[in-house]
Amino acid sequence: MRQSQLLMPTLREAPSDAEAISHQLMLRAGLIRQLAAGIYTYLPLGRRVLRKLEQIVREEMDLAGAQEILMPAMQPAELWQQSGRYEIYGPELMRLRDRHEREFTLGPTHEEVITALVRSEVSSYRQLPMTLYQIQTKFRDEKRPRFGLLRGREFLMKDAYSFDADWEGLHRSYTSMYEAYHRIFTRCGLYFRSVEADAGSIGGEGGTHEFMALADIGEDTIAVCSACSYAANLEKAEYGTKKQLVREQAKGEKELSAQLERHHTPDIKKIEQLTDEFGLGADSFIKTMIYLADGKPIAIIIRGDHEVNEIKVKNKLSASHLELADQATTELVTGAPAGFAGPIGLQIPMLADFAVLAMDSGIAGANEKDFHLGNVKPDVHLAEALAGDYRNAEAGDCCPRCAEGSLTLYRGIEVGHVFKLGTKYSESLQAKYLNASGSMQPFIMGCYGIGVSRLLSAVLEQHSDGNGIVWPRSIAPYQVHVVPVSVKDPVQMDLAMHITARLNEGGVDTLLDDRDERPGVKFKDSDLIGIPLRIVVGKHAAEGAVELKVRKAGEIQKCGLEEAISFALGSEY
Ligand code: 9G3
Repeated sequence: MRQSQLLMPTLREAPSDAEAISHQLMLRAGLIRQLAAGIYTYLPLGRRVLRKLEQIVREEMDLAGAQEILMPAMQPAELWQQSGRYEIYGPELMRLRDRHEREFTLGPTHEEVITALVRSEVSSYRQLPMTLYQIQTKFRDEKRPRFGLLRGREFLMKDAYSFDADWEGLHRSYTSMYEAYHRIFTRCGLYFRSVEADAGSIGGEGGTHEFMALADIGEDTIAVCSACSYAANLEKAEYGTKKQLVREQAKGEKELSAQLERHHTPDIKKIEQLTDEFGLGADSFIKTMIYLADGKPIAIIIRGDHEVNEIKVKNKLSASHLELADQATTELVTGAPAGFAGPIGLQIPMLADFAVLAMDSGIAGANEKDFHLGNVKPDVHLAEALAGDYRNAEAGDCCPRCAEGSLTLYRGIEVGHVFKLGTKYSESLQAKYLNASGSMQPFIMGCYGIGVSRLLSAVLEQHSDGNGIVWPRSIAPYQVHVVPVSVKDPVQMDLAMHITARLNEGGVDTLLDDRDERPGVKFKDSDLIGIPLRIVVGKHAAEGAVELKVRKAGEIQKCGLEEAISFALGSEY
């Protein structure tokens, strides 16, 4: 391709509203342009990378035995009403009407559509297992689209759905997809971890894993063990407790007479204020948070230095909705404003985290404005509380799986998500098959997603330097950049065009910078767009020599024409 013809509008600076490095680079290197919030056009360079990502996904899906289909984006509302999800999703679900006033959604995902398809086209166990996939545009009207392709409103997803006769079959399909995902992300040059995850609203009985690209911009946090393979999304991450936190029943009769100390703490309600006031660490305090679980007030009690993990609380209570109570409710159920809430005298259900139950005593709110109580003894005052793991795991916690490891936290970008759905959709949509003993049974399903456009951004978050993008060779828009220093010099141009022709014939995607620009401009642009290998045709052209620069290495070496070509035809860069 001749760069003088290429639509590649580079920018000296990234627009100020682009915060993520990947977003800045895609704008500066001319890969995308925004049409509206969260909605982008892929320009030629961006489209070429996206296509290479799709191709890697497609190859590995096909190798895993999945069959590619393409489903519509427009989905009849009736299907979502049958699955019961039409009401669950709010403004995030794009809705529209056709000319006959019939309601449709623009698909954010395709469980309903694929289940309806298989319901009518697959009827016997002999046809199972079957995994179908597509690579298609999804629509989700995010409240705050941001960071370019990381959180868009119209994006490219590979979504696959497996159909099995039983759970053993699903475990095999799931494992096959899981392993294909490892191959895909490895081939894309991504640094990633697969982590245990929370099944969330999608439900499904059998568990789920997420594939996280490690990046500080990531919205997710994962906990990873230093010694074994344990890794989990923080929503779900457990932690080991050195000494088993057994609730020794208080010896003899309960020491109800434990001496509580009343402290006057006017307007001292935040942990930071309390630690100053009492000259104690946050782990000496007992934090009581009032929540509404499906509308009913409950108290979550954790140690002062910990954070409530709302997903764990929701799962423990099998609640579908959990939110912090507002001030008024807090005052109503505790008799005091937030910050003075405590476990003593509460008439609502209490959930106490293991770590707070392991405290001998602590300081808690007195359920009275401007007062705290010292010498609160959890094994006396929290004897009725529902014990559990209600806090976020933290760096340094010991691993819940192996004895010696400890947990480290990382930020991650979710680029893949695999679910065991079970019969969640085959039941609600009545999708059944005739089993070997002649009776109808609902399919056992799994679903498997990769955010293909998000993956492009995730790779960029990990592959750049101060001069711009450093593409992994497998997904670079072009693999070799041939840069003649002076396009007016016929010797240089002839050699540059010769090299370009030889490499294209050899199946190497090559970009020829035939622009009549100063060398400095050409080299800066070349560094910015991050093509893995640059061949400079300059002053040595007359003697048939060129200069090679491997983008990720940086040093420049002079070599002969044939040497350069055979290096470029290889894959050592
Ligand atoms: C919606 C809207 C947003 C959504 C969903 C539905 C996420 C929704 C979860 C999934 C699960 C899997 C198949 C590929 C892998 C992920 N956001 N999810 O179901 F209506 Cl507006 O999409 N789907």
